Amino acid sequence: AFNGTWKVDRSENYEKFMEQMGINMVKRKMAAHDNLKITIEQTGDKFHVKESSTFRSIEINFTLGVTFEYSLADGTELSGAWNQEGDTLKGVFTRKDNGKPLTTIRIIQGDELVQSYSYEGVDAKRIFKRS
Ligand code: MYR
Repeated sequence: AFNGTWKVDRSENYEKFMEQMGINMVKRKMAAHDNLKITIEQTGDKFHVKESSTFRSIEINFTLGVTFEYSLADGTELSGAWNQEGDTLKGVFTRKDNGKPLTTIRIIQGDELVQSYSYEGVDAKRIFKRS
């Protein structure tokens, strides 16, 4: 269900979320218009994700339940894993610089992919449409 190419359509509270993450204003302004596009290929419990934005183009491979490393566009390093619960993907990551958790969820709602983020009491969403 997650397979395909998804383009960000809109975000909710993302600016506040990035502020809570400690991202400076200039980067937040740039990130608000990052044209994020993700291509997800799931085969069983293995995922291949292509991420492209105004910041970078990268490819990530991970297996459900297996810890991997991921760096945010600003260089912040995370370590953690995705798990699938029913139709929901739940990611639990830890910031390597301060040990604090960042959790994220992907779910399909109608014809949209909704990704929610939570860090230090601030929640945000980015909503993607198929492209
Ligand atoms: C993927 O499945 O796309 C790769 C792994 C993603 C790991 C966690 C994503 C958290 C992103 C938080 C973005 C917040 C930027 C301030």
